[in-house]
Amino acid sequence: MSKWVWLNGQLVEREKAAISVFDHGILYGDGVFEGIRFYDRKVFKLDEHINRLFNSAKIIMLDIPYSKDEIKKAILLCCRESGLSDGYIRPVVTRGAGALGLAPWRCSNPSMFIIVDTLQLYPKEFYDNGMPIVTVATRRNIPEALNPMIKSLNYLNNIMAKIEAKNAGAEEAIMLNNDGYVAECTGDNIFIIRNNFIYTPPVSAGSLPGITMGAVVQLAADMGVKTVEKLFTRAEMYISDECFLTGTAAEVVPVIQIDGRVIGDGKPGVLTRKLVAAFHDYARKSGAPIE
Ligand code: PXG
Repeated sequence: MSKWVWLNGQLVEREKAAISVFDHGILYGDGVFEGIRFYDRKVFKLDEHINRLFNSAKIIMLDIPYSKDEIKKAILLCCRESGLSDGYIRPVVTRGAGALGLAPWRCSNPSMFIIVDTLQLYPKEFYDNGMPIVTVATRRNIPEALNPMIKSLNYLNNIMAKIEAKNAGAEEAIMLNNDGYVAECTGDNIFIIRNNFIYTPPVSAGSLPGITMGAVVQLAADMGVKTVEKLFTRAEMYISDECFLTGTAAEVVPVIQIDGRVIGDGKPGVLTRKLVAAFHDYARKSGAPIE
Protein backbone atom coordinates (compact mmCIF):
# COMPACT_ATOMS: atom_id res chain seq x y z
CA MET A 1 0.00 0.00 0.00
CA SER A 2 1.25 3.49 -0.78
CA LYS A 3 1.92 5.98 1.99
CA TRP A 4 0.62 8.79 -0.24
CA VAL A 5 -2.58 9.92 -1.86
CA TRP A 6 -2.54 12.63 -4.53
CA LEU A 7 -5.28 15.08 -3.58
CA ASN A 8 -6.06 18.20 -5.62
CA GLY A 9 -2.51 18.60 -6.86
CA GLN A 10 -0.59 17.53 -3.78
CA LEU A 11 0.76 14.35 -2.25
CA VAL A 12 -0.84 13.94 1.16
CA GLU A 13 -0.24 11.19 3.71
CA ARG A 14 -2.90 8.57 3.23
CA GLU A 15 -4.36 8.97 6.73
CA LYS A 16 -4.64 12.73 6.23
CA ALA A 17 -6.24 12.61 2.75
CA ALA A 18 -9.80 13.83 3.29
CA ILE A 19 -12.58 15.46 1.32
CA SER A 20 -15.58 17.42 2.49
CA VAL A 21 -18.77 15.70 3.67
CA PHE A 22 -20.50 18.30 1.49
CA ASP A 23 -18.83 16.91 -1.64
CA HIS A 24 -21.51 15.83 -4.07
CA GLY A 25 -19.41 12.78 -4.86
CA ILE A 26 -20.40 11.57 -1.39
CA LEU A 27 -23.84 13.14 -1.12
CA TYR A 28 -25.07 11.98 -4.55
CA GLY A 29 -22.45 9.76 -6.15
CA ASP A 30 -21.84 12.69 -8.48
CA GLY A 31 -18.45 11.96 -10.00
CA VAL A 32 -16.42 9.60 -12.15
CA PHE A 33 -13.49 7.27 -11.65
CA GLU A 34 -11.07 4.84 -13.26
CA GLY A 35 -9.35 1.64 -12.22
CA ILE A 36 -5.89 1.16 -13.73
CA ARG A 37 -3.14 -1.41 -13.17
CA PHE A 38 0.62 -1.17 -13.28
CA TYR A 39 2.79 -4.20 -13.81
CA ASP A 40 6.59 -4.29 -13.48
CA ARG A 41 6.67 -0.49 -13.10
CA LYS A 42 4.69 0.11 -16.31
CA VAL A 43 1.16 1.50 -16.37
CA PHE A 44 -1.14 -0.59 -18.55
CA LYS A 45 -3.14 1.31 -21.21
CA LEU A 46 -2.77 4.66 -19.43
CA ASP A 47 -3.96 6.76 -22.39
CA GLU A 48 -7.06 4.60 -22.85
CA HIS A 49 -8.00 4.94 -19.16
CA ILE A 50 -7.45 8.72 -19.15
CA ASN A 51 -9.53 9.06 -22.30
CA ARG A 52 -12.36 7.04 -20.73
CA LEU A 53 -12.17 9.18 -17.56
CA PHE A 54 -12.56 12.34 -19.66
CA ASN A 55 -15.39 10.77 -21.67
CA SER A 56 -17.26 9.80 -18.49
CA ALA A 57 -16.78 13.34 -17.16
CA LYS A 58 -17.92 14.92 -20.42
CA ILE A 59 -21.16 12.94 -20.44
CA ILE A 60 -22.05 14.13 -16.93
CA MET A 61 -20.83 17.69 -17.71
CA LEU A 62 -18.08 17.61 -15.12
CA ASP A 63 -15.03 19.73 -15.97
CA ILE A 64 -11.90 17.96 -14.83
CA PRO A 65 -9.66 20.75 -13.51
CA TYR A 66 -6.45 19.21 -14.92
CA SER A 67 -5.23 18.38 -18.41
CA LYS A 68 -4.78 14.78 -19.54
CA ASP A 69 -1.00 15.29 -19.41
CA GLU A 70 -1.12 16.67 -15.88
CA ILE A 71 -3.16 13.67 -14.75
CA LYS A 72 -0.82 11.21 -16.45
CA LYS A 73 2.15 12.86 -14.74
CA ALA A 74 0.36 12.75 -11.39
CA ILE A 75 -0.43 9.06 -11.86
CA LEU A 76 3.18 8.21 -12.70
CA LEU A 77 4.33 10.22 -9.67
CA CYS A 78 1.92 8.32 -7.39
CA CYS A 79 3.21 5.00 -8.74
CA ARG A 80 6.85 6.01 -8.16
CA GLU A 81 6.13 7.30 -4.66
CA SER A 82 4.29 4.11 -3.75
CA GLY A 83 7.52 2.12 -4.03
CA LEU A 84 5.45 -0.71 -5.53
CA SER A 85 6.31 -2.37 -8.81
CA ASP A 86 2.79 -3.80 -9.28
CA GLY A 87 -0.40 -2.20 -8.13
CA TYR A 88 -3.73 -0.62 -8.73
CA ILE A 89 -4.42 3.06 -9.41
CA ARG A 90 -7.76 4.71 -8.62
CA PRO A 91 -8.22 8.25 -10.00
CA VAL A 92 -11.50 9.81 -8.83
CA VAL A 93 -13.05 13.14 -9.82
CA THR A 94 -16.01 14.41 -7.82
CA ARG A 95 -18.31 17.38 -8.40
CA GLY A 96 -16.82 19.01 -5.30
CA ALA A 97 -18.31 20.56 -2.17
CA GLY A 98 -21.64 22.32 -2.57
CA ALA A 99 -24.93 23.16 -0.98
CA LEU A 100 -27.38 20.43 -0.01
CA GLY A 101 -29.57 19.93 -3.04
CA LEU A 102 -28.69 18.25 -6.29
CA ALA A 103 -27.70 21.32 -8.30
CA PRO A 104 -24.18 20.66 -9.58
CA TRP A 105 -23.75 24.33 -10.52
CA ARG A 106 -23.79 25.14 -6.84
CA CYS A 107 -20.61 23.15 -6.29
CA SER A 108 -17.53 25.30 -6.04
CA ASN A 109 -14.72 23.18 -7.47
CA PRO A 110 -14.42 19.61 -8.63
CA SER A 111 -12.16 17.53 -6.39
CA MET A 112 -9.69 15.00 -7.70
CA PHE A 113 -7.68 12.34 -5.94
CA ILE A 114 -5.51 9.40 -6.94
CA ILE A 115 -4.99 6.34 -4.73
CA VAL A 116 -2.35 3.70 -5.39
CA ASP A 117 -2.69 0.41 -3.61
CA THR A 118 -2.23 -3.30 -4.01
CA LEU A 119 -5.20 -5.22 -5.32
CA GLN A 120 -6.88 -8.37 -4.10
CA LEU A 121 -7.59 -10.45 -7.19
CA TYR A 122 -9.92 -13.40 -7.29
CA PRO A 123 -8.26 -16.43 -5.67
CA LYS A 124 -5.59 -18.09 -7.85
CA GLU A 125 -7.78 -21.18 -7.88
CA PHE A 126 -10.24 -19.45 -10.23
CA TYR A 127 -7.52 -18.78 -12.78
CA ASP A 128 -6.38 -22.42 -12.69
CA ASN A 129 -9.75 -24.15 -12.38
CA GLY A 130 -12.30 -21.56 -13.46
CA MET A 131 -15.02 -19.70 -11.61
CA PRO A 132 -18.72 -20.49 -11.17
CA ILE A 133 -20.99 -17.46 -11.66
CA VAL A 134 -24.72 -16.77 -11.53
CA THR A 135 -27.26 -14.53 -13.22
CA VAL A 136 -28.98 -12.21 -10.76
CA ALA A 137 -32.39 -10.56 -10.74
CA THR A 138 -31.09 -6.99 -10.57
CA ARG A 139 -31.03 -5.67 -14.14
CA ARG A 140 -28.24 -3.45 -15.46
CA ASN A 141 -29.17 0.24 -15.47
CA ILE A 142 -30.92 1.09 -18.71
CA PRO A 143 -28.78 3.38 -20.88
CA GLU A 144 -31.64 5.88 -21.08
CA ALA A 145 -31.52 6.32 -17.28
CA LEU A 146 -27.84 6.06 -16.34
CA ASN A 147 -25.70 4.86 -19.20
CA PRO A 148 -23.42 1.99 -18.10
CA MET A 149 -20.75 3.39 -20.41
CA ILE A 150 -20.20 6.12 -17.79
CA LYS A 151 -17.81 4.93 -15.08
CA SER A 152 -19.59 6.98 -12.46
CA LEU A 153 -19.39 6.95 -8.67
CA ASN A 154 -22.91 5.54 -8.74
CA TYR A 155 -22.15 1.80 -8.56
CA LEU A 156 -25.14 0.82 -6.45
CA ASN A 157 -26.67 -1.10 -9.36
CA ASN A 158 -23.57 -3.30 -9.54
CA ILE A 159 -23.23 -3.53 -5.76
CA MET A 160 -26.81 -4.85 -5.45
CA ALA A 161 -25.99 -7.46 -8.09
CA LYS A 162 -22.77 -8.40 -6.27
CA ILE A 163 -24.73 -8.92 -3.04
CA GLU A 164 -27.16 -11.20 -4.88
CA ALA A 165 -24.28 -13.21 -6.31
CA LYS A 166 -22.74 -13.58 -2.85
CA ASN A 167 -26.10 -14.69 -1.43
CA ALA A 168 -26.19 -17.35 -4.14
CA GLY A 169 -22.65 -18.48 -3.25
CA ALA A 170 -20.88 -16.93 -6.26
CA GLU A 171 -18.19 -14.24 -6.48
CA GLU A 172 -19.48 -12.52 -9.61
CA ALA A 173 -22.90 -11.84 -11.11
CA ILE A 174 -24.10 -11.76 -14.69
CA MET A 175 -26.39 -8.80 -15.20
CA LEU A 176 -29.03 -8.79 -17.92
CA ASN A 177 -30.33 -5.64 -19.51
CA ASN A 178 -33.99 -4.68 -19.36
CA ASP A 179 -34.73 -6.73 -22.51
CA GLY A 180 -33.31 -9.87 -20.92
CA TYR A 181 -30.07 -9.95 -22.92
CA VAL A 182 -26.73 -10.42 -21.21
CA ALA A 183 -25.06 -7.05 -20.53
CA GLU A 184 -21.97 -7.61 -18.37
CA CYS A 185 -20.87 -8.58 -14.87
CA THR A 186 -20.60 -6.21 -11.90
CA GLY A 187 -16.98 -5.25 -12.63
CA ASP A 188 -16.10 -7.34 -15.67
CA ASN A 189 -17.10 -7.76 -19.30
CA ILE A 190 -18.33 -11.18 -20.38
CA PHE A 191 -17.44 -13.35 -23.40
CA ILE A 192 -18.64 -16.70 -24.69
CA ILE A 193 -16.93 -18.88 -27.27
CA ARG A 194 -18.74 -21.10 -29.76
CA ASN A 195 -17.24 -22.89 -32.75
CA ASN A 196 -14.04 -20.88 -32.44
CA PHE A 197 -15.79 -17.49 -32.53
CA ILE A 198 -15.80 -15.20 -29.52
CA TYR A 199 -19.01 -13.30 -28.75
CA THR A 200 -19.47 -10.37 -26.40
CA PRO A 201 -22.45 -8.03 -25.92
CA PRO A 202 -22.18 -4.61 -27.62
CA VAL A 203 -21.80 -1.60 -25.34
CA SER A 204 -25.33 -0.61 -26.39
CA ALA A 205 -26.58 -3.73 -24.52
CA GLY A 206 -25.61 -1.86 -21.34
CA SER A 207 -21.94 -2.38 -20.59
CA LEU A 208 -18.79 -0.43 -19.94
CA PRO A 209 -16.42 -0.29 -22.93
CA GLY A 210 -13.76 -2.36 -21.20
CA ILE A 211 -10.11 -1.62 -21.76
CA THR A 212 -9.10 -5.18 -20.90
CA MET A 213 -11.73 -6.29 -23.39
CA GLY A 214 -10.06 -4.21 -26.13
CA ALA A 215 -6.68 -5.81 -25.40
CA VAL A 216 -8.12 -9.34 -25.31
CA VAL A 217 -10.00 -8.86 -28.60
CA GLN A 218 -6.67 -7.83 -30.18
CA LEU A 219 -4.81 -10.80 -28.65
CA ALA A 220 -7.50 -13.16 -29.95
CA ALA A 221 -7.27 -11.57 -33.41
CA ASP A 222 -3.50 -12.16 -33.31
CA MET A 223 -4.34 -15.85 -32.74
CA GLY A 224 -6.65 -15.78 -35.75
CA VAL A 225 -9.85 -15.79 -33.67
CA LYS A 226 -12.51 -13.21 -34.43
CA THR A 227 -14.65 -11.50 -31.79
CA VAL A 228 -18.21 -10.63 -32.75
CA GLU A 229 -20.29 -8.11 -30.79
CA LYS A 230 -23.71 -9.66 -30.50
CA LEU A 231 -26.67 -9.76 -28.16
CA PHE A 232 -27.09 -13.13 -26.48
CA THR A 233 -29.38 -14.72 -23.93
CA ARG A 234 -28.78 -16.87 -20.86
CA ALA A 235 -29.65 -19.98 -22.87
CA GLU A 236 -26.90 -19.21 -25.40
CA MET A 237 -24.41 -18.85 -22.57
CA TYR A 238 -25.38 -22.22 -21.11
CA ILE A 239 -24.55 -24.02 -24.37
CA SER A 240 -21.33 -22.14 -25.10
CA ASP A 241 -18.06 -24.07 -25.47
CA GLU A 242 -16.17 -21.66 -23.22
CA CYS A 243 -16.81 -18.52 -21.21
CA PHE A 244 -14.52 -15.94 -19.64
CA LEU A 245 -14.60 -12.49 -18.02
CA THR A 246 -12.24 -9.55 -18.49
CA GLY A 247 -11.55 -6.55 -16.28
CA THR A 248 -8.75 -4.44 -14.90
CA ALA A 249 -8.94 -6.13 -11.53
CA ALA A 250 -9.76 -9.61 -12.82
CA GLU A 251 -7.60 -9.63 -15.99
CA VAL A 252 -8.97 -12.72 -17.82
CA VAL A 253 -10.88 -15.25 -15.69
CA PRO A 254 -12.24 -18.56 -17.00
CA VAL A 255 -15.87 -19.32 -16.14
CA ILE A 256 -16.77 -22.99 -15.79
CA GLN A 257 -20.31 -22.88 -14.47
CA ILE A 258 -23.27 -20.53 -15.06
CA ASP A 259 -26.49 -20.85 -13.02
CA GLY A 260 -25.58 -24.45 -12.24
CA ARG A 261 -24.93 -25.38 -15.89
CA VAL A 262 -21.45 -26.73 -16.52
CA ILE A 263 -19.70 -24.90 -19.38
CA GLY A 264 -17.78 -27.14 -21.80
CA ASP A 265 -16.20 -29.97 -19.85
CA GLY A 266 -16.18 -28.00 -16.62
CA LYS A 267 -12.54 -26.95 -16.97
CA PRO A 268 -11.16 -23.68 -18.41
CA GLY A 269 -11.36 -23.98 -22.20
CA VAL A 270 -8.35 -24.24 -24.50
CA LEU A 271 -8.77 -20.81 -26.09
CA THR A 272 -9.58 -19.20 -22.74
CA ARG A 273 -6.39 -20.61 -21.23
CA LYS A 274 -4.40 -19.25 -24.16
CA LEU A 275 -5.95 -15.82 -23.65
CA VAL A 276 -5.29 -15.86 -19.89
CA ALA A 277 -1.61 -16.57 -20.60
CA ALA A 278 -1.33 -14.14 -23.54
CA PHE A 279 -2.90 -11.32 -21.52
CA HIS A 280 -0.65 -12.02 -18.55
CA ASP A 281 2.46 -11.67 -20.77
CA TYR A 282 1.17 -8.71 -22.76
CA ALA A 283 0.19 -6.72 -19.66
CA ARG A 284 3.70 -7.10 -18.25
CA LYS A 285 5.44 -6.18 -21.51
CA SER A 286 3.52 -3.08 -22.57
CA GLY A 287 2.71 0.14 -20.76
CA ALA A 288 4.01 3.57 -19.79
CA PRO A 289 7.15 3.34 -17.57
CA ILE A 290 6.63 4.97 -14.21
CA GLU A 291 10.00 6.76 -14.41
N1 PXG B 1 -17.79 -3.49 -16.49
C1 PXG B 1 -17.85 -2.76 -15.37
C2 PXG B 1 -19.17 -2.39 -14.80
C3 PXG B 1 -16.66 -2.33 -14.75
O1 PXG B 1 -16.71 -1.58 -13.64
C4 PXG B 1 -15.40 -3.50 -16.45
C5 PXG B 1 -16.61 -3.86 -17.04
C6 PXG B 1 -14.12 -3.91 -17.11
O2 PXG B 1 -13.50 -2.79 -17.71
P1 PXG B 1 -11.91 -2.62 -17.77
O3 PXG B 1 -11.70 -1.33 -18.49
O4 PXG B 1 -11.41 -2.58 -16.36
O5 PXG B 1 -11.41 -3.78 -18.51
C7 PXG B 1 -15.42 -2.72 -15.29
C8 PXG B 1 -14.15 -2.29 -14.63
C9 PXG B 1 -13.23 -3.18 -8.63
C10 PXG B 1 -12.80 -2.83 -9.99
O6 PXG B 1 -12.74 -2.51 -7.69
C11 PXG B 1 -13.70 -2.87 -11.02
C12 PXG B 1 -13.30 -2.51 -12.31
C13 PXG B 1 -12.03 -2.13 -12.56
C14 PXG B 1 -11.13 -2.11 -11.51
C15 PXG B 1 -11.51 -2.45 -10.21
O7 PXG B 1 -14.04 -4.09 -8.47
N2 PXG B 1 -14.25 -2.54 -13.25
